[in-house]
Amino acid sequence: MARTVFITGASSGFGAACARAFAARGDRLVLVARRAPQLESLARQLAEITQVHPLVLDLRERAAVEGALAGLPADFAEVDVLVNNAGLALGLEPAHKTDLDDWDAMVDTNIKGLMYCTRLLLPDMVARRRGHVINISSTAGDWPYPGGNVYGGTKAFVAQFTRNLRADLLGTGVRASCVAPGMAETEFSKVRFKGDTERAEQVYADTRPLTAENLAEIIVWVASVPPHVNINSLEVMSVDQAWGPLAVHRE
Ligand code: NDP
Ligand code: 8X3
Repeated sequence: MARTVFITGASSGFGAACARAFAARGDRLVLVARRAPQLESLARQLAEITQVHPLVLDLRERAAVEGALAGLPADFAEVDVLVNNAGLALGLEPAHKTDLDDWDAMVDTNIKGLMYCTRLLLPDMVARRRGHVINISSTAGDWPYPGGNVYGGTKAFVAQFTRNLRADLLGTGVRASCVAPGMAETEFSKVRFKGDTERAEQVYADTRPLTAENLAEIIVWVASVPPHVNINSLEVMSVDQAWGPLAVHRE
C-alpha cells in the first residue's frame, strides 16, 4: 500500500536517495530542504513516478515549519513515515576554538528542527494509530572524537529522544526508530568544511565509505518491517571503519 513519506533534508545525500527509494515503491513524498533548485529538480524527476510535494523550508524557523505543516495539501496531510534526516556538522575545531554560531546552527537544525517536525506530525499519527518516526543520528552520538563536540552531542540527543518517543508512544501503534550511520560520502564533509571540497574529498580518499544509496536501502527496510515490529536503533558502518584505542596524553 502506498504511504505518505515526509523526508527532511531531501536536496542531497541520504534524504535525496531516500526520496528516490521510497518513490520507487510508489510512496507519496513530501520533500523538505532550503535549496529550492536542488529540491525542485528532484521533485520534478520523481513526479514522473509518484505524487511529490516539495517544501522549501528552513527547519530552524519554528513559525515557518508550523505554517508549512499546517498547510499541507489534503493528499499529503496524513503522514505515515517521517524521516527526520536534515542535519549538519559545522567545523572540526576543539570546543575552546569553535564558532558559537556553528554550535547554534547545529542545535537549531539537528535538535530543534527534528523536534518541531516530530511534535507537529505526531498527533495525527497517534489519532490514526499508525505512523513511523525514523530519526537519523550518527555514530558520532555514541563514539566521541576530537572536534565532534556539539555535533556528537546533538546526535546523542537524537538517539535518546527516539528511545523516549518509544516510551511515550507505547500502545499507540506508532513506531520510532533511530538509524546511526558512520562515515558516508555525501555533501556532509563539504558542508562541515564550509565549501573546502579538497578537504572534504580527503575524508573519503582511499577507503570505501557508505553511500547515500546504502542508507536509503536500510531506511526503506526499517520502514517496511511488519507493523508490530519496531527497529529501535540500528548502527551501520563501512567495513573500512571501526573504533580506535582511547587517547593518552603524555608529557
Ligand atoms: P548532506 O549535507 O548531503 O544532506 C543534508 C541535508 O540536510 C541537505 O538536504 C540539506 O539541505 C538539509 N538541511 C540542512 N540544514 C537544513 C535546514 N536548516 N532546514 C532544512 N534542511 C536542512 O548530508 P547527509 O545526507 O550525509 O546527512 C543527512 C543526515 O545524516 C544528517 O543529519 C547528518 O548529520 C547525518 N549523518 C551523516 C553521515 C555522513 O557521514 N554523511 C553519517 C552519520 C549521520 P539544504 O542545504 O538544501 O537545506
Ligand atoms: C557523520 C559521521 O564520523 O563524521 O555523522 O561524525 S562523523
